Amino acid sequence: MILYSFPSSPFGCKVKAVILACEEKDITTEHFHPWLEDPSFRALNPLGKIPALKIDEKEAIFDSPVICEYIMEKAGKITTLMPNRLKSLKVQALVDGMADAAVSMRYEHFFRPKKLQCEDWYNRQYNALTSGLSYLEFHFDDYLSSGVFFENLCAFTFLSYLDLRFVDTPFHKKNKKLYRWYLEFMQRHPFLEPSLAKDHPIPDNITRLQK
Ligand SMILES: N[C@@H](CCC(=O)N[C@@H](CS)C(=O)NCC(=O)O)C(=O)O
Repeated sequence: MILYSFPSSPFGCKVKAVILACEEKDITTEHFHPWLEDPSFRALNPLGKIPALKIDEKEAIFDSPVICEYIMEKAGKITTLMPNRLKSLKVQALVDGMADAAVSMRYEHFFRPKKLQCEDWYNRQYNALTSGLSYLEFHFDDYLSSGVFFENLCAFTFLSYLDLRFVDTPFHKKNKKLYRWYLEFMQRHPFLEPSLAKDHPIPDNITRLQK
């Protein structure tokens, strides 16, 4: 199986953490930047988004929650990684929503020409991100722990994306509990290092938004 992802993608990082936690050896990762308009990738995922998991010559699955579920199911690890399934799925929804907001902010400033950027739009995403972080911090004891559970993998990999791309958000200074948890989780589970969000050169032939 082939996982199409990009080293900085928070959704791709979540899938990588699940692959590691499931000790799934049958998946290789190929870098694909979603802003490369590639018909063969669209044939796999008509939405053109990463991550996508090609499971055989004919079929790919997406999006990240479906891929994670597929991998956990295949490894027989659903109950081990999600002993409280509703909690896991709720944290995933919260974290994916923050990731949607953060990725949207990044796109707004990185891919959209300056004169077309909309600060109101950016601020709305910023509010979703910071409210989500406050919510997770407030419910910290209910939602997060030190073990290798799915909800922790979701939060951990997303926080690594913030650590990489959003050093200026209140995350490091205001969400102290979360930040401390993120650092401790990294130390406690070094086998998850390959799933941390990483910078990687962006191909120069990507399609940026035009006026
Ligand atoms: N709901 C999707 C979101 C995936 C997503 O937004 N991926 C970004 C990269 S981090 C992407 O492919 N963006 C390209 C686009 O929006 O066209 C999932 O969980 O997999």
